[in-house]
Amino acid sequence: MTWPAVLITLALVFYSTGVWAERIARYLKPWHVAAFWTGFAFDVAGTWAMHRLATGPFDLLAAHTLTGQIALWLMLIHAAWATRVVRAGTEQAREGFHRYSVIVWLIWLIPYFGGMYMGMSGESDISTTAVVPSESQVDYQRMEMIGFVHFTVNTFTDREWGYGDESPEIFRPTDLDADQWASVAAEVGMKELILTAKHHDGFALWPSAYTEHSVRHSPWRDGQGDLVREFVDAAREHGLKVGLYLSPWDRNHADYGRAEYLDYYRDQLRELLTDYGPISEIWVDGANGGSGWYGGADEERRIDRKTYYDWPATWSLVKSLQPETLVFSDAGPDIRWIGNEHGYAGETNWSTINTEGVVVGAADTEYLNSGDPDGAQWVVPLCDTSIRPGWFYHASEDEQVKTVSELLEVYYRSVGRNCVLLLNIPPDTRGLFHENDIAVLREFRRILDETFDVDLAAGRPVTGASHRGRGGTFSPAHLVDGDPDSYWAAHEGLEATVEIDLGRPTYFDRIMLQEPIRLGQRIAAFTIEARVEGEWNRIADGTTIGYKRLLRVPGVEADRVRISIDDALALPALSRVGLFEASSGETTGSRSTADEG
Ligand code: FUL
Repeated sequence: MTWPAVLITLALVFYSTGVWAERIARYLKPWHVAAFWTGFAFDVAGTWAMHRLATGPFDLLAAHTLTGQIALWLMLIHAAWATRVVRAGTEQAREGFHRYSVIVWLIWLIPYFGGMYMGMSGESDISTTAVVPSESQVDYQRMEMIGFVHFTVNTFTDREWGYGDESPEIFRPTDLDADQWASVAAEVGMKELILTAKHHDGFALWPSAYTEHSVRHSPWRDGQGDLVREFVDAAREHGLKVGLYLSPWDRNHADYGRAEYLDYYRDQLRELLTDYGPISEIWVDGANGGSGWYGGADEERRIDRKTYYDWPATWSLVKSLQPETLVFSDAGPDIRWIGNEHGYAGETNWSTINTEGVVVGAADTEYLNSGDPDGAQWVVPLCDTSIRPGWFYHASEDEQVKTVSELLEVYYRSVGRNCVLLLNIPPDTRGLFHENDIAVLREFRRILDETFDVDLAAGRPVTGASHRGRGGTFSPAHLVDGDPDSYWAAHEGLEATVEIDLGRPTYFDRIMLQEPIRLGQRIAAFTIEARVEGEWNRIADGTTIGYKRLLRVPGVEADRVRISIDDALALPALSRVGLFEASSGETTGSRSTADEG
């Protein structure tokens, strides 16, 4: 029981004892009056304590304050009146007073319990911003890291973009094992895998009924194979969600560039969204139009990116087949490209944009990179990059797999900047992830775990300059309670600052901040200070936080850390503050890490 609750309960006990003792005696005695006053004193103290806990300005007209006030006034009048009667009242008045006492007491119970309920627990929820994510978008963002699998005829021609004239004959992986892909992805912490079901060359990795240009005419599994099936089965077996990439540009198809091709594209989408169970994501690439084989025409075909695909109709088709499927493209509608293929989000990264005006394949990459605080749509930012220079496997790149420090750089600039990271690992001609890639991925995971497994702020006392409400619902203690759904919310009109007490000088060099994004993305500027040997130093600042913000700061040994929200679109709220010490593996061999978060 908290202090205010103890005090308020004592008010009830004393006041009720006085009233009922008087009622039983049918005579008002001085000690009854003393009990009324004691009850009143406890009620005043309890109300004051609740107010202190909330540390907000005392708003006389707020519902919880008002009901509490009514109770106090009633008690005060009652006690004063009783004092008068005991001192100067007639015998008759003292004998009859208990009737009034019981009535006043009964009326008092209503604001008493009402005020207590509102003050202690039933705090009104914080209002969201105008644009909030859907539940599937929240789930998507929480995955943090997902994997891409680029695999097709290009793997065998050693090219990045097939022309469309490749013979299905060349598609012959010797040891293809989708289970190996999925098990590695799951092991290193990915939550979803996306396969290029069809890349720009048009070769379908499943036996599509709408084309001859597919695995059906390849020697792999004697033409009986279905890689989309093997892929989805393996991914699900390892607890991963599945996504499929279906390139809108098709350099094989005779109709590409004409209206008929759209029927073909949508027919293929329908196959993928009908025959393979729940598909979490459909990936729509922006590369579009140009030279190609096009059924033998072998020519240049340009399309009008704004109108040709009629994307809204395709999105509706996707949603009608699987309402839960999220669509990725430059323009969303659910997930947006971050504007580059390095996996780097802007330091400022809003989850909202205005999708109207964003043309798939011709978007303003700067706009996508930082989002738009005035955006009317919530479109989860996705940072895609490959573990190798190319998206497809090339033996010549076996020694150019990203190093662990390069992957960490990507991680801090993607996951650490409110993005989901989509990391591509291209299977080789055997149809397996290459050993070099796997080794780096495992080490990457190990180092991430080493850094983030121990949160030095977890469970530490946190105080706030202010927090909303009078009870615990919005308390700053939620910042370190390990519950992703609880949060601290500042009090309207008051400084939004929280301070973590680390108890003793504690070394850290990584900071994690998270907003409760179901309420919208709110914070636009923040500052972090640390108290080192009694002196406060500013150690970091930044703009947006969003789902997650990671900051790399020069190591400090501080006993207190203060986070101040300097600017926000709405009442600031945070769900987590984490403090960590980077694994020694992060710093060895990496570039300068100071303040790059
Ligand atoms: C690009 C494509 O052209 C690449 O081949 C790759 O698929 C990448 C993810 O998107 O736009």
